Amino acid sequence: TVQSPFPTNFLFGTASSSYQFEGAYLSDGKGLNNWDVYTHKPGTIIDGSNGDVAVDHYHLYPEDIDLMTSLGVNSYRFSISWARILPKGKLGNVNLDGINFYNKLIDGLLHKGIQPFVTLTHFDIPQELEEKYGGWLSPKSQEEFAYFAEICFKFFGDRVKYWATFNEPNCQVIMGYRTGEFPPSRCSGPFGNCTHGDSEREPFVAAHNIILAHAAAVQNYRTKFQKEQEGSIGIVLHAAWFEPISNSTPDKLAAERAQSFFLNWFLDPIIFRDYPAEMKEILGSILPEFSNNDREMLKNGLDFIGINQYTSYYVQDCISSICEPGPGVTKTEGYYRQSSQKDGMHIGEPTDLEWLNVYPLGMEKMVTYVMDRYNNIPMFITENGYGEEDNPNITVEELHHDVKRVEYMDHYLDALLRAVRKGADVRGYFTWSLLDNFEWNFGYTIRFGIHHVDYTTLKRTPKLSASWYKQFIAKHTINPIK
Ligand code: GCO
Repeated sequence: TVQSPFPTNFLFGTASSSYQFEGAYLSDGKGLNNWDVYTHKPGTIIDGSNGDVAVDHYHLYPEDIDLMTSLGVNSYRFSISWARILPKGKLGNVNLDGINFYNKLIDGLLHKGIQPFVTLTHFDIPQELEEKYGGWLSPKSQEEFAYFAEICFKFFGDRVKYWATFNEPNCQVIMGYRTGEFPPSRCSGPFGNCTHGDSEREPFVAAHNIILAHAAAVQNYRTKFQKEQEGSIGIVLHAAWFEPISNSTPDKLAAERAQSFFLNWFLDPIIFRDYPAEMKEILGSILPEFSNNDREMLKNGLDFIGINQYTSYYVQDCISSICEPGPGVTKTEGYYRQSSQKDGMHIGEPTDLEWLNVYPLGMEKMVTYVMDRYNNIPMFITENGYGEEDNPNITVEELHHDVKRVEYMDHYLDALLRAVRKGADVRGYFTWSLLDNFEWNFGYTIRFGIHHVDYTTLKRTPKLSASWYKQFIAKHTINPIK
């Protein structure tokens, strides 16, 4: 047998999130959250769908645990629905039925030797707080989150050893407060589905509150729980790789800026206690400042970095050259232009999704970039996966026979291995996703699962990628975790 190059106790798993999976949106005392309300507004979701039922993981979780057992994974990343636990936030009661659901899920996983890897919030917040505070725009959101986190540590921390505070807050604030595509859908206009906001400032205010909310939760964990519970805590960010479009110094600097305005925006404050220099220089007073107290709090840092690595883009400098309008070009985005094409050539392979380019080298580069910039803090690949559009031209057989997803996973895992051989301290890999599920604004039109879901019957069927992943995991030694 081949000796696995993956380290001992490496976590292999699949990822999910509460809104995209659970359904049961009114069951057992759950409160409404921002996504429940947002998806019920006409015109927000491409197929007019919502997560009311989703893939009914709330009821079908035992079956889903069986699917995981059959895959041979030793970990499962999922998120907790805040409004299921605290329907009205800090001022209301703890919903014990909600606690009970996660207890059953966690116990069911552990019973099969599957480690829970828990994201505290994956884009969802109780609607009560969304309305009261404009979501993350108010510093009050920090205390609310810290309280929620504390409840979770208290009830689940005896069994949960991996905590991520937030999922992709970088995407969340851009979509929620710049482009208006996610709740609370604020933007400076044009006002189609979004309400009056300030696209230039609000993303930075929301980000600031999220960074401090993370810090508050980590402080709580460190002072009250960690010693006894012996877990670790980190944050998950979307980590697209930005490749300079040419070898020129301005384009290389622009690619650096793109990293700073997207990934380092969150990681620098949490790890180095301040925003990246490029952001401070370009944004000036638009960027909130950390007080001495904040910096004290930020000392708590994190134990691991979770990165969601799917895609890569070319980046062109827009300071020394004039750029056409597009992602990245404005001052508040960092004066670069992001694109998938260079001289008519695509970066890697295109997919059905505009944002998703198949570029495995981006995985290797991203992981080594994070390793170098952040002194090789332990890292998890908290998401990586392949999505395809479900349309009348594709048959169910074709969806099951997902050769492209298999190639994608094969090449990305290979690239990850190259980064590991270069010394990156990567401790786990989670594929997005266990099942086809509710893909935000795209509803059920995009499928990311390694298991197919028939949305009429909710029947789960393993795709080719599920058997491929099973074999891959079996080939790589996994030492059982006690
Ligand atoms: C995330 C992602 C997931 C998506 C997946 C495919 O934020 O973690 O948005 O929730 O479903 O990345 O787009």
